[in-house]
Amino acid sequence: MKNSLQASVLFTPALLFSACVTKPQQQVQKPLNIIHIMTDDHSWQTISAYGHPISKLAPTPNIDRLAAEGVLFRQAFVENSLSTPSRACLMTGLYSHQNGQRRLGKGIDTTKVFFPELLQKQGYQTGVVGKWHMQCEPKGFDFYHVLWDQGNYYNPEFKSPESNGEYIKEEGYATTLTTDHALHFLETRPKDKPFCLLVHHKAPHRNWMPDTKYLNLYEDVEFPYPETFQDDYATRCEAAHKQEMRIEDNMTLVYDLKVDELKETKEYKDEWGRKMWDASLDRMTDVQRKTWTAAYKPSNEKMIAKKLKGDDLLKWKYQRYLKDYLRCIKTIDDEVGRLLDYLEKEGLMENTIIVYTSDQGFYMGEHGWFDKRFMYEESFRTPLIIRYPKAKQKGIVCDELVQNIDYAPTYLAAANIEQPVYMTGKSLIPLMNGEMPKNWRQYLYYHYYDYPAIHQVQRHDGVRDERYKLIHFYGEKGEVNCNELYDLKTDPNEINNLYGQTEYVDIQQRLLKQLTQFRTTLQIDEY
Ligand code: SGN
Ligand code: CA
Repeated sequence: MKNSLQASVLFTPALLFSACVTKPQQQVQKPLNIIHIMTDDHSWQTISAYGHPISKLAPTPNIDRLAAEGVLFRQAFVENSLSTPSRACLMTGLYSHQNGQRRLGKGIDTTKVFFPELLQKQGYQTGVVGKWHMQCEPKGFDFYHVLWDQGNYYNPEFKSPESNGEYIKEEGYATTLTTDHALHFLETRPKDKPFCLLVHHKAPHRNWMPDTKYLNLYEDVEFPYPETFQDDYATRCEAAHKQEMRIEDNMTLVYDLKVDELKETKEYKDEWGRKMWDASLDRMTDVQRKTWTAAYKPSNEKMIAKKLKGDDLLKWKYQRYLKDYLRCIKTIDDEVGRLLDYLEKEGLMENTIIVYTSDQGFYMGEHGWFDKRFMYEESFRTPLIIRYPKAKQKGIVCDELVQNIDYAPTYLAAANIEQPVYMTGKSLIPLMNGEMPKNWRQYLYYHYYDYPAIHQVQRHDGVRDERYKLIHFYGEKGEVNCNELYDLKTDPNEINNLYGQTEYVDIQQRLLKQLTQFRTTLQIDEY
C-alpha cells in the first residue's frame, strides 16, 4: 500500500487514502443506483480538484464537490487512449483486443456482453444519453438519447427509440441538451427500480466550441505554459517526432481556433478546415451566430493586425486553444452541478454511486501537443472521481493503479451482481471501502492501435508500474521497432528516455519481463 501513503502534494483538503489491512465484514446492501458521467477528452489538468496550475485559473467547483465528498483517483488510466476503444472497455470490462474495438472505426464484437445487460437482468432501469460513438446500436438500455457520431456542439442531432432510427436536430447546446435528457430519464423512470444512467458529453472534444454565454470568459487571463511546451523529443523514438498533433503545425487557425476572418484570404490553404468550420457555423441559429461573431471578431481582428509569426503566433494559438477548451469545461461543470442539485433535491445522493471521468486524457500543450493517443501521462491518465455513498471516509485520495476496464466490475459490484469470470477488470469498491485487496495490480498494460490514422501516432504497447514506464513502438511493416523507458519520479515530464542505459538495466529487464507476461497471458497478437 506504499503508493497510497505518499504525501498528498496536490490536493491538500483531501485526506490521503490509507486502506485497512483487515477485511471489514461483508454485508449485502441494497443495490445502488449508478450515474456514470463521462466527458470526451477532458484532461485531469483542467479539473481544479487535481490542483494543476491551469485549473487554478479556471476552477470546476461542481466536479470538485464530487471529490470533496468522494474519492479522487490520481492514478487512473485507460488501456487505449481513444474514444470508441475506451467506450468499449467501459461497456465490456475487457481490453481492446478482447472486445474487438482496437481502432476508431469498426471493431466491436457485439457478442460480448455489455454490463448494462447484466444490470437489466437484475431489475435495473438503464439509460444512456449524449455521445455513444460505439460502432453498434445501444445494447442493454431501456432508454437512450444519443448523438450522431461524434456529435455537434450547436443544435445537435439525437436518436432515440422513438425516432425510428433517425437523427433529429434539437435546438440548443450539446452539454445542456444532454443534461436535459439525463434529467428526463431520471424523472420518468419507474421509481421502484434501481437505475444506471450513462451521461456522455460531447464536450470538450475538438473543435472546442463554447456555449454563447461563455464566449468571452477568461478573455483577459494568460494561462501558464507547460514545461515541455517546446519539447524537441531529443531522447525519444521516431514516433514522437513524426506525429501530427502539434499546436504549432497541426492546429488550424480557422477550424480549431475560430479566426473566421482568415478563411477568405488567399494565404489560407486549408480546404478541409474551411469546410468543417463553415459546417459548424451553418448549424447555428441567427441569434447564436450573431452572438458568436460579436464575441470573436474584435480579438480576431486584433490578432490579424499584429501579423504574428513564430513563437508569438504559437503562444497566441495556445492561449486561444486553452480559453475555448476551458469555456467548454465551464458549461460541463455547471451541468454537473445541475445534475447533482437534482439528485440532492430528490434524496438520491445516499443510494447513488456518482462517477466523473473522461474517455481519456488530453494534451494541454505538453510536448507542444493537443489530442491524446500516446502512452505518455497526459493522455494515458484520465480524471476519475467517484462519490461512493457507502465509503467510510469522504474526500480521500487513492493512488492505486486503476484502469477503465474496472468500471463494469465496479458497477456490477454496486448492484450485488457477481462479476463474470471472463471480465478482466476489477471492482474499485474494496479500494473505496478502505480495503486493500491482496492481489491488486502492480502493473498496467497499455495498447494503442489506430495507425495510420489522423494525427499519425505510431502503434505501441507498454507497461507502467507506480514509478516506471516502458513503451514499445512498432508501427507498420518495415517501420523500426523502438523502446522508451521513463522514471516518473525523477522525470515526471517524461523527457529523458532511459532505455539502454546501464544503470537502469535491472528495471528495464523487470519491465520487459512484465510486458512479455502481459502479452502471453492476454494473448496479444500484434506488437
Ligand atoms: C476527430 C478529431 C481528431 C480526434 C478524433 C478522435 N478531428 O477525428 O482530432 O483525434 O476525432 O477523437 S475533428 O476535426 O473531426 O474533430 S475521439 O475522442 O473520438 O477519440
Ligand atoms: Ca475522446
